[in-house]
Amino acid sequence: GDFLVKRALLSVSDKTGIVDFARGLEKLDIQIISTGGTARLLRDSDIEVTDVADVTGFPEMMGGRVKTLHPKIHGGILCIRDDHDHMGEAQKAEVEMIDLVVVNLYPFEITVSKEGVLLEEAIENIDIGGPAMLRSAAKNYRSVSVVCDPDDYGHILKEIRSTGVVSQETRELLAVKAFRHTADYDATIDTYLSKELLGQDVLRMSFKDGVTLRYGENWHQEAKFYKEDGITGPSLANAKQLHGKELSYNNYIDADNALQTVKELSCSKPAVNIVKHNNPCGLATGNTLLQALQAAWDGDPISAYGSIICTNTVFDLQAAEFLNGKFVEIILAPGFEPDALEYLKNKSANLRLLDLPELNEPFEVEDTYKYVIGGVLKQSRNIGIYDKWECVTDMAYPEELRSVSEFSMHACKCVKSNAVTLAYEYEDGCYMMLSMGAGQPNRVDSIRKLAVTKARENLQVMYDRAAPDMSFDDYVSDVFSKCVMASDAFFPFDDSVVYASEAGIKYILSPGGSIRDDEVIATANKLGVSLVFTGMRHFLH
Ligand code: 93A
Repeated sequence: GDFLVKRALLSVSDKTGIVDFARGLEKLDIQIISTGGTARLLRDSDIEVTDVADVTGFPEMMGGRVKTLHPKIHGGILCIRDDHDHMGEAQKAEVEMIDLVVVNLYPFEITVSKEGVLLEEAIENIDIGGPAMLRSAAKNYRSVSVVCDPDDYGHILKEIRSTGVVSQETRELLAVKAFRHTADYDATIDTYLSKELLGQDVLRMSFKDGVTLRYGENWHQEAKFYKEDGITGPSLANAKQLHGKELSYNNYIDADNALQTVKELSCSKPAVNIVKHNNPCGLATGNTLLQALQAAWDGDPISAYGSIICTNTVFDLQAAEFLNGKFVEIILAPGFEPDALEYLKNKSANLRLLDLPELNEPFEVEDTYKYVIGGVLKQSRNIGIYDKWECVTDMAYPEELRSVSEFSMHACKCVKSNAVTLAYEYEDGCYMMLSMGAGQPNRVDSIRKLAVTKARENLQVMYDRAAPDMSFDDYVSDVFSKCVMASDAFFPFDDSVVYASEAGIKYILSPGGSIRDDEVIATANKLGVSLVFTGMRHFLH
């Protein structure tokens, strides 16, 4: 049942909003008990307060270490109201009920994040009585309301004012919140003390709201998605699904790749990424969304079937109409024009449309994690494109190619290793990934068997459509001569440069750093290729 709130205990370190809250409680004739600093503040604001010491008959002791740890407090919180024995014992011991517990804890996390904090100071900021009260009240949520977050003061007051009680539903929410709060608090203490006392590094993460997915990577695998606690900014966790069936496990992985690739391209023009199997198979920028989408599609029209598309631009009707007759799994965009949304909804009941938060907000996340059997690997995110820009060949590297080169290396960075990308400026200031070679255990295959071969196939489609006034071979050599080939890691031998040159490629980016760099450079010089070393490797496994 719901119990009337007659007596509240307020003991807070963060005094935000506490005076107004207490005043509200007082107006509702709720008696207020409080600890030293909180009681003083409330009294200074002309609110009537009973000291905890007067309730317990014990003074606060040992510099505040023992204030509320007393049966008159914990009995009043933990007593089961409709249990005769409990109530009898309470009466005999003169324990009065406490119906509302408002506590926030000594600021341990803030204390230990200060530079040069002493162990003694950290330890004094380990709250004992506060978590005990939060846990007592949360355990007895059937009778007691527990508030650990000043953000909840307003709606709790409102609820008591309008109904005289705090509802069961609210008490349940508050109880879970309190236990999560004390669990996080103890985790922070563990992390700090493990390091200080034992020299050990502890990793704890908090995810919540797990949703069950239809299946995992394959039909016989079970899967869930958990949202990271408190995550804001560009993230699938913050995307709003406007249409279509729920995302699958693979959808999450591919959509995350699509989102990261487009976001980190941080292009002021419309940009489109098309992802299949966790690899961008099309990436382009354009003067319009439609143009970028067409160019991205041209990067691999075969693989784009069943793909995931992400853009940095509000999805418009022209782009939507381009997808007529093309099968796409998901579109992610920072908004959809109403007519485009209508069109896409009619296109398919299954097509998922995801409304992304603003992509110009930075990623909140600094680190990435990967589970291996029996352990977790943590690393900082791969940020940046290159460390240096060093032309190492006799043939100078044209400065006009800098932007498209950055684009090509960005694409390459988002492709699974061994990754090679070919990109060119297909129109003034607009770039497209012409093709890529991904996931091969050797670099030469990524170039020769994949990137170059696929580029020719893609160009055939573009040639047939544009029907230019030249032979296909001339068309291909023209495009190849403008292409920038990016490699995600150094060339261990000079063969990569030989194959690229055979295909007609003249401009190559590589991190450099192989013991055979000299051979690679000599071969590039011999073949009239210009080569830039960037100093930054982009393996992606
Ligand atoms: O030192 S404690 O662990 N011992 C206690 O018995 C106790 N009771 C409440 N800290 C205790 N508290 C904490 O005091 C509360 O969690 C709150 O953070 C703080 C409020 O103290 P004051 O009202 O004196 O500012």
